[in-house]
Amino acid sequence: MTKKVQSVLLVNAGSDADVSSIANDGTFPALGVVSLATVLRRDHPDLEVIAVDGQITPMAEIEQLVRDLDPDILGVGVLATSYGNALRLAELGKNAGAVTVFGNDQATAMAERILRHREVVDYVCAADVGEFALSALVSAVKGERPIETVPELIYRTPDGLAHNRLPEIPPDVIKGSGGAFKTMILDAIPVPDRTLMPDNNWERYLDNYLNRYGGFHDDEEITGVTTMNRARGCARVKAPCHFCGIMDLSLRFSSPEMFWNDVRTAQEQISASIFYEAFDSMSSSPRWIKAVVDAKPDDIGDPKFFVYTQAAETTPRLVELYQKLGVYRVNMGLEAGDTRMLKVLKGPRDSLENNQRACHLFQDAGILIHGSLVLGGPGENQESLENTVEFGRWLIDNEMMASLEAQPLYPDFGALTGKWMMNPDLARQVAKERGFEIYDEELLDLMPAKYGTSDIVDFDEVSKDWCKIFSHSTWDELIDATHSIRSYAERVGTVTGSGRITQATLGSF
Ligand code: B12
Ligand code: SF4
Repeated sequence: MTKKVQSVLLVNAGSDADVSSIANDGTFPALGVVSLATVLRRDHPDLEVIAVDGQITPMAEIEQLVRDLDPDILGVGVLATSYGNALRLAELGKNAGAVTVFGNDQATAMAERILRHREVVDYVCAADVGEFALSALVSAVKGERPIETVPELIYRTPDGLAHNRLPEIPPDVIKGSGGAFKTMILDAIPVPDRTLMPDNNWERYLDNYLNRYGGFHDDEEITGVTTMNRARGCARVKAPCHFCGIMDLSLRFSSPEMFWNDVRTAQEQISASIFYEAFDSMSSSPRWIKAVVDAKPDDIGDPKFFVYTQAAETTPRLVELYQKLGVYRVNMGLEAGDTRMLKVLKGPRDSLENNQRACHLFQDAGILIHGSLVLGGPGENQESLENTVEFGRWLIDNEMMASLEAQPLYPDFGALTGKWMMNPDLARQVAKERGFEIYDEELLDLMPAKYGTSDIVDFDEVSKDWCKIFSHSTWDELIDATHSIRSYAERVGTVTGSGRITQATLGSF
């Protein structure tokens, strides 16, 4: 199929109705669509490209945009909680005659099922770095290159589904030849042109941020907030946390110069003063942080960073580097307040003591903490649950938290927990090796048939099934514990949230 391509609309689908909000929903931009738009504009200069975030843009506005722009290609970023809205967008696009392509984590995990069930979706892009794939797809739709050469594209052919397993970053755009930070591979991704997202989106992020977190910035003016992403991955790549659903945990970096270029451009384009660096685990590479600190330009002002960190990797030296970089808040997956559960969920280096030590180090340095707690891991019982609720109280009583999330464990099908659900033999083998129990063998055997074919995942139902099979505590106990933690936090005005659960199932507290 060859067609003229004059306009492309890229939408990050917003969460479906009734999905419970996490503490940071709507406060930081969906950078993926902006970065994709940037590369399309660079590679196809005549193209009109707009990127919007459905999380903060009402569906009626997006529908109007589809009518006004009449896009030739509609690209949709799909997460676990936004599949309903993503399908609605695909239908809109198809009705307007657009070629439709899905991307992002959920689309990647469910690609084949989506294409089998949904005629309105033409392509799924499974690239973690999607910029080059999407640009190649635009060329292919224009008839300038064969569709078979578009990296990580999955699509229908007369012989069934095809998956182009090609490098997602073309080797010729990767600078350097190995060494320190894996050839600074992410320098291949240009600095995002944040003006490709409408001004009203940026204004809404800033308003939402100030409404939730303005109180932490009484002595300074916050002029703009943005996400950035100049490194990806985590040191746990070989033995990830059991619930971690991030597609690619291999460590990849940009050069420090590119990092600061990105910061400066965001300062110029949208007056950004707060930066959420989405590096999956910044604490995993103190060497890179040091290189970035050393390269900090004297005239860059005082940008503030919000970064992911791990308690087990937090040392005084790391905290010092964060202070030099300008980190004001860390996102730390504390996960539990019970050492047995921490070891089951994460690994031998994690413990309650380590969590508390890391929290104290940040508190002493004046760095705020965003934490989250995951309830219902393998073998969770009344005692461990109580320890975690108690830990939640300790965090609040010690006034360490900018925000605190709590939720029952969701076994993402890309995570180890989800893989065990979908492969009962593997689950039994791991349970034996790691010493946890399977509480409902019959239900476990039903999981592959129940969830293995549909493209729609009822995440409440999946979490409840997980709980029955792997947790000794009941679902109601997990919900009660979630309520206890969140209401304790909210009593003192701490922002709270719960991910991957509907408000109806979570109930009010
Ligand atoms: C920053 C962040 C946020 C921010 C910004 C939201 C956003 N949509 O980006 C905030 C805090 C607001 C947020 C909210 C949520 N998040 Co979040 N978030 C992240 C995080 C840490 C980084 C994302 C990022 O900016 N990366 C950098 C940019 C440049 O890359 P990218 O977004 O991955 O996009 C690239 C590719 O995915 C691909 N791509 C993306 N979209 C498309 C579209 C097309 C057409 C194509 C071709 C390619 C493509 O190309 C892009 C460029 O390389 C990821 C973890 C991770 N490492 O991915 C979790 C993550 C994406 N979040 C997740 C979740 C669950 C949520 C929430 C649903 C939580 C909730 N409420 O329950 C909400 C969703 C809100 C929404 N609908 O957008 C999950 C998604 C899992 C899944 N299978 O769906 C992740 C993977 C974390 C995890 N493992 O649990 N999140
Ligand atoms: S949850 Fe965080 S710390 Fe754990 S493996 Fe994933 S990125 Fe690493």
